[in-house]
Amino acid sequence: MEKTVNTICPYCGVGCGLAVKVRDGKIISVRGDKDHASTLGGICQKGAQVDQIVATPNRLASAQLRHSRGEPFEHTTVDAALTHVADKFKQIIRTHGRDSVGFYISGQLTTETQYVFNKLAKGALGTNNIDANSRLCMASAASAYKLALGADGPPTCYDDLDTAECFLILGANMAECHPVLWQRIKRRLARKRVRVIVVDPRRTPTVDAAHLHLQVKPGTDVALLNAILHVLITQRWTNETFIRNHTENWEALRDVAENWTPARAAKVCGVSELDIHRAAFWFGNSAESLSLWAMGANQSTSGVAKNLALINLHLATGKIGRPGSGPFSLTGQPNAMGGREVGYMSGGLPGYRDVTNTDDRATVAKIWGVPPRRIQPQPGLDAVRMFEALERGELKAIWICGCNPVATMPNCDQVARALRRAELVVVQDCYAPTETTPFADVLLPGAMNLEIAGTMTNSERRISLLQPCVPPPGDALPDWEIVTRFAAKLGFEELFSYTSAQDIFEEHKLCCAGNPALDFSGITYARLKRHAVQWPAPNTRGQGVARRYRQKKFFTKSGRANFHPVEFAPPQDLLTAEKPFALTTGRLANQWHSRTKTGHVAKLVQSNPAPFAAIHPDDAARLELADGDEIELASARGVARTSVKLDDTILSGTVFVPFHWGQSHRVDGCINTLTNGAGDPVSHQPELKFSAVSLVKIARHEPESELCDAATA
Ligand SMILES: Nc1nc2c(c(=O)[nH]1)N[C@H]1C(S)=C(S)[C@@H](COP(=O)(O)OP(=O)(O)OC[C@H]3O[C@@H](n4cnc5c(=O)[nH]c(N)nc54)[C@H](O)[C@@H]3O)O[C@H]1N2
Ligand SMILES: Nc1nc2c(c(=O)[nH]1)N[C@H]1C(S)=C(S)[C@@H](COP(=O)(O)OP(=O)(O)OC[C@H]3O[C@@H](n4cnc5c(=O)[nH]c(N)nc54)[C@H](O)[C@@H]3O)O[C@H]1N2
Ligand code: SF4
Ligand SMILES: [Mo]
Repeated sequence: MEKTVNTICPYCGVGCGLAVKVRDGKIISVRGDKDHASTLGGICQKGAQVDQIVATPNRLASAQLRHSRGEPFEHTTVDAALTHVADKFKQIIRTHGRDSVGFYISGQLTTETQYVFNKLAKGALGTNNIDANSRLCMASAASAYKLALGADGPPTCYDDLDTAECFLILGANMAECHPVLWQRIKRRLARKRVRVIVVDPRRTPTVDAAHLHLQVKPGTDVALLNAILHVLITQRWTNETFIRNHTENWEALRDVAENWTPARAAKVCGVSELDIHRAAFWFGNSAESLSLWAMGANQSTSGVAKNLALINLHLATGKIGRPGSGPFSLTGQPNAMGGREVGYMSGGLPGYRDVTNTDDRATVAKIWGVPPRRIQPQPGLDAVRMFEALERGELKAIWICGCNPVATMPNCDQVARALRRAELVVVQDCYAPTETTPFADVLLPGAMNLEIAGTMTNSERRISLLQPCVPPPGDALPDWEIVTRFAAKLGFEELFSYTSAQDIFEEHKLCCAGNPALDFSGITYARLKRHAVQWPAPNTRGQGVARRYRQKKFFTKSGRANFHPVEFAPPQDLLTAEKPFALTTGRLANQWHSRTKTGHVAKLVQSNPAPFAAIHPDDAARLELADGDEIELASARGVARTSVKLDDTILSGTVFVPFHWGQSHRVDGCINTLTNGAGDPVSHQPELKFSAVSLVKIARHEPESELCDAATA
């Protein structure tokens, strides 16, 4: 039998709709879903080959358990594994209290799975020690939106890409990381007035299409953005009416901007004064300006400040809440947005609510059917602190779902030490082995996206329904079901008596009701089966609301948007004579994070076959390094080895290493051994984009030996 199932791509936050053709329980073709309103059939290489990540040899198809870490895993039933974990949890909590356990979950899970994990931790067990990989990803953006506009969530939508005249792309390599949106911007380039400005220390493929590349020194964006504001003010390109009627705190911001002359910023950022003027001219004088940003802004000890400085530009010019204008944070994972809606980081509650807010706790506790005091009033441990507490022995048990922290957390040797120290490590994944599974006591088999029902929210706040295309392998189960079965074993079956993902979604909706910042009221599974819906969705008709803040009413107490004067602060690591290079890390077009998915897709591997350190030829000449030489990079945290790639697209003094290859590719090759866990003071998002490092050659590249290997292989 043949059928076509509509679902969405399991990779990035663009959330492309997929039409998956299935015959006799097997996927026979995947194409973009022309009827999906967000992407209209658009799809990239990764999405097009998604059929190849379902039945890979590394799928985890059964639960595995061992009683001591030295022993091999034994296959067992999910039920037996969960009984074992429940007994351990009870014993640990009895001895050490409810805050001795923690959960580290993911923006790659459905909203329903994120919801039940959050409820299990905060509502049933009564610990706020639950955090997500969004801490490494979107935390700074979420904090800044809340501070400036009074609520999380972007004001903008993808249609804005078709009407903007000026694109300010900062710390985002859209050509490789959000390719379908990038194609849409490229189509816009045919228009005469359209201008693209890219701020990035590297001349990425995104820069190839830009009119202006501001090749800033890593970490200096706040100085640049304050200087752009300075020019907007001195040239009177600001919107006084908007500022007067719809904002607060302008005077304080103006005082800060006054000191950031383009001359001063040019020195700090390493760009020309003229280019700062040019960027300000285009941003201020284009009819509509859209800014787009991602990890080059967020993964920084001044991540929130960078976000606020960008939002300040929109508020100062009134370029928000109109077609083609607004601050548009690009979401990384397919459902990091859903996670934020569910409040899956350590301080959140479902419905954009906060554990620190008494009314929010009361509202959610009532829906959950638990006493209000069950939910603790302080945020729990964030991801970095969770692994620190684990290493210190304060946290005893950790349950990891949908993350591979041993390869992807900053300072990952610390993470490995922490897991070794833990009394209980549970890893719930769709694939094994990963870099994290060797540290586990119990492995639980999650079904992957193409095998499950559930919802995910993409970068433009559009909720899509995932529909199962094929059955999961072996004993693998939808992640939410593993959680609810576990909760029942702890005695919470009444709180988790859902029979489907849809039941969970309906309960989540109750938590959103009454919060005007997150209106889901018109969304039902029945409607989502017909088409994806963008929130706010106050009624049951149409596709939802494309743009927020059209009435210029914000979710702050006063209803006005807040200017936040932000000062430039350098990254935490200091460049020294011993460690003179700025290491930055990031992504390549055809690999996904630690490669558990993409590492088995031949075409993707072919185009990004191996790790490297990109080094400017001038730096290489000084260090007498040639292409392919083996080098050792060292930071204050650790060392890693890889090979040199001469690359004149990178700023001299800066080194770029993609973080896709973890310890399983090469034991001493994981770049996160070097990266910095120091976090932004507000968002606690770690500084993955800046480490001071040394480079030392350890072996010369010998092409002959490779030939020998190939000949004998
Ligand atoms: N192919 C692919 N696509 C992906 C992913 C993937 O793994 N592979 N992952 C998804 C996820 S989860 C995310 S979060 C997104 C990330 O998407 P992006 O943020 O676009 O990707 P990155 O490569 O992490 O970083 C973007 C750029 O920031 C620059 N940068 C570094 N430091 C600075 C700085 O101080 N200032 C500025 N202005 N720029 C700086 C880097 O040179 C890099 O080009 O991608 C998503 N899409
Ligand atoms: N140096 C450096 N490090 C970084 C970054 C960087 O730019 N530089 N970026 C950071 C960012 S933005 C992010 S988002 C993180 C990503 O960090 P991680 O999320 O830890 O990376 P992944 O490799 O995507 O790991 C996801 C794991 O979950 C599994 N998985 C995938 N889907 C499912 C599912 O549906 N169910 C279950 N149970 N398991 C699933 C995968 O097999 C994989 O093992 O990396 C961060 N780390
Ligand atoms: S752009 Fe992102 S969501 Fe779309 S097909 Fe590519 S990886 Fe998937
Ligand atoms: Mo991310």
